[in-house]
Amino acid sequence: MSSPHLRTYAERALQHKNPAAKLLLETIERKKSNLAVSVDVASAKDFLAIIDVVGPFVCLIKTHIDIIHDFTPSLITDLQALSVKHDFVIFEDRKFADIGNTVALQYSSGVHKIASWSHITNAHPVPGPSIISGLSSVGLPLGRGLLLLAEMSTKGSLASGSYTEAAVQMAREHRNFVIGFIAQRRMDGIGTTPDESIPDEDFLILTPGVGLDVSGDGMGQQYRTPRQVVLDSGCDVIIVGRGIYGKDPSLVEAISAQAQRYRDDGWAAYLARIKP
Ligand code: 5IU
Repeated sequence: MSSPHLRTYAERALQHKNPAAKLLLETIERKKSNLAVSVDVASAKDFLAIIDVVGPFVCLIKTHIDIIHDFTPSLITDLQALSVKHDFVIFEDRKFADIGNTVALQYSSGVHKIASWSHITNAHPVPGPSIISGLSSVGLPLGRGLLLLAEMSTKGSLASGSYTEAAVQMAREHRNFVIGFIAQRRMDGIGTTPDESIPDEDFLILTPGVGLDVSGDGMGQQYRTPRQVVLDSGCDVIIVGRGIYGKDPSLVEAISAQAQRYRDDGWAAYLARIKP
């Protein structure tokens, strides 16, 4: 079979067993959008307003729920209602990094109870495989999926070379729960031999550090275009934050136009990629 990135999202959805991976691929195909918006704002009102505007154009909303200064549990009810209204997947970008027992508690409990509402979350591979066991003890029974941070978009990132290879190997050993990576390029064929028990290794690659107008943010972030990310590097989902909502969440029309622009660019790059 051909490499995953040369096949359609719909074809790949059929092969994934993890419910969160399947849901994401099916949503991308249904909405013809590989755009995820990262909603990094501090007020609950702005958070919901941006999501309601970009909702029609995205496959996924990425959250940092601990940024919200006026968080209450009803925010989650509102977020879930928008996810149904606009048909998008939810990804809490929690970046877990502790021992198994602690991450299981952080994932299930506390103020935010992430596992109860976020289809997908992510973890640093730095503690080793026990971080996956801890998170999967909570997330797997709920049908959740995990992404490992194999690479980062920031200047001078230490997640490279043998660290990235070890992350891929860890993922291969937990295919029921680890659905892919946060990375800057495809991870298939990286590190040791792919798992022969999986007919066609297919990791989802979600990629932050995407922007059309600027190359960085002065704080280490580095941006590439949707075309570079999806067509040249074979990634599956573009994650865009400030490139879409800028500095003023009240500019509804501008946000909507930017979301459409990134959605169109991301989809055009995908169509060019799968073209025979
Ligand atoms: N993010 C990155 N780079 C990474 C990882 C996560 O930018 O390597 I891992 C997050 C940080 C922020 C979003 O929530 O993705 C990007 O936002 P901007 O598009 O506004 O830079």
